[in-house]
Amino acid sequence: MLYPQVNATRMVTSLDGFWQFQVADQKAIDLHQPLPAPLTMAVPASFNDQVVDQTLRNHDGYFWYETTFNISKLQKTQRNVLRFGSVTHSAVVYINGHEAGRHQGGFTPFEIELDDYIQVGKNDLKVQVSNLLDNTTLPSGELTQQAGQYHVTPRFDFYNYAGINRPVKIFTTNKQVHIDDVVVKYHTDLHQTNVLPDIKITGNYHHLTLQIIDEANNVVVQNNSASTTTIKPLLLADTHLWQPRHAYLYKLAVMIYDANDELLDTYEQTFGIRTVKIAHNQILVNDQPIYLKGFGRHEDFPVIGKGMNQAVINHDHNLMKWLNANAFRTSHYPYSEEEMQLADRDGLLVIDETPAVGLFVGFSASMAMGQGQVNTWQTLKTQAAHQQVIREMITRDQNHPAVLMWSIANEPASQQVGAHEYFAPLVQLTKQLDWQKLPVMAPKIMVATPDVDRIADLFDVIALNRYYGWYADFNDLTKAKQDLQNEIKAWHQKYPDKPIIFTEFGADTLSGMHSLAREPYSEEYQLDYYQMNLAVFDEFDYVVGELLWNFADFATPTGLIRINGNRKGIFTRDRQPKDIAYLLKKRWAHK
Ligand code: GCB
Repeated sequence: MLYPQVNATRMVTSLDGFWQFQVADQKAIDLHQPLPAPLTMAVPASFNDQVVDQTLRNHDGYFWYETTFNISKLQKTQRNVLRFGSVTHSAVVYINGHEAGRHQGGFTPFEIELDDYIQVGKNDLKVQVSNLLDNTTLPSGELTQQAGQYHVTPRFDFYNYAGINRPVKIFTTNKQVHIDDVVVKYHTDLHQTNVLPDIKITGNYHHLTLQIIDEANNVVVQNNSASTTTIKPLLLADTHLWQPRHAYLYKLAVMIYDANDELLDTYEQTFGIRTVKIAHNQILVNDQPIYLKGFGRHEDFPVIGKGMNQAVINHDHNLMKWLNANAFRTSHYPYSEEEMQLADRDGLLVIDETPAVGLFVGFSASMAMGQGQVNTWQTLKTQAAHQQVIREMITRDQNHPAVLMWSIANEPASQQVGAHEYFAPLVQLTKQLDWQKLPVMAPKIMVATPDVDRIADLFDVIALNRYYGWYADFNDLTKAKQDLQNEIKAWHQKYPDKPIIFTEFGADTLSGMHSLAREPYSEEYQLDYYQMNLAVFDEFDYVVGELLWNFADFATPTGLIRINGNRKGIFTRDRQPKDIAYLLKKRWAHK
């Protein structure tokens, strides 16, 4: 899926700004009239923390957004497409009172063809948004209704921020013929690279030209072709590789022409050349073993919630680079396209995760080690949604060299009967959709130990979320150390060829709390906890990654063990370092 761009044939208008907003179900809204009693709401951002009223902040159900936009005579001669970066969790879009499209799933973009609905001059855009989650959606939640009021109990601990979280744009293309997709496929021996892109075009054209442009803006290779099916490979004789923390980005320019050499449409797709392999329990990037240093994170910041904000993203990347990190996981949903573009440029490796979180019925994040009594795989009906989120994530992100692996679920009930049957087709689908065949993983919950887990054989990497010294062996780091060592050895014994990475480990820590007794919640305990864990990882050369939980403190619903959010951050929510940050910086300079 192409990210909107302005070029010789395309225009982009941003619809970001102050919109109208109102909580209401469908019956209360006249689609041909303005919202009757709206508040102002900034887009992009979650609605929740923009309002003062707490009932509104925590509203579960339906709500409406409205704005207007103008279309010029000239623009009406083009094809107009409305594009949402994401609407959390589902959207029905109305243009001038008519339904023009809908989308389920809160973390991937969708497009709506506008030409049948818009007019020259002023147009009305309404979006009915829902933040409801149930047994069929991803993320997964428990939905109840009482006296006509919905109530969602999320099966995850982050606050269920919702709304129009990412940018809204209208882009134009030529009406009759346009480039719909560009997938930059290539084969490289790390010196010579043959680039053979997959290009989708709607409409008739006479011929196309392809160019690869390097970082100095030189055209390094060019091809002409009569059609997308007869493209000859473009040879990069002296490939400049994309390396972790040393990014190098090329662009593939596609131009399509009519018989008179008149340009009909054009698009420039950024890409990088790198390989990813798993061999002898190591992860190889460009044939070199890589050790992952970094974080599980959240899109989460005061006031904007899960809204896309480029300054926050840039600052987070600068903090990660300052600590000498090289990787992060998009826990627990695909992050914004803008962030993925920056990861490409910053050379940060990304474990790209679907929103398949909460696939464990009865497990409560706030009770931490509670065991589900219900069989998840008989209760949940998420297979269709799961296929969709995998498809949408890969379609959106396959051109990003930063993507190292696909994480298709976080902490599913992989020890319960039915888990293997549920995941086997999903892993197969992931491999089938991804031409690169990047490694596939799904981080494991603590109760999914090697003796009871049923799905590790399906995946390329053993990804562990482990909290020895916190949820298990609380305040007993000696016992925690033994248990951690034992579990690592047990996984290795069972799957000697698979690399092991720690996708989560951490301890809640109140910034500024100090304890001579080095007690839990203090900065001292966080230091001791991490020093123990990191020392254990260093004992095993098949442990090839440490992604700490979490990069920063983040918002959660209030809970018994969630006081003002999840406090496992290395940084506070406003990005001030806890003591542990300096230890990491030192360690990662040499690791
Ligand atoms: C986990 C979850 C993560 C939670 C974390 C915690 O295992 O994957 O979403 O935030 O534990 O802190 O409890």
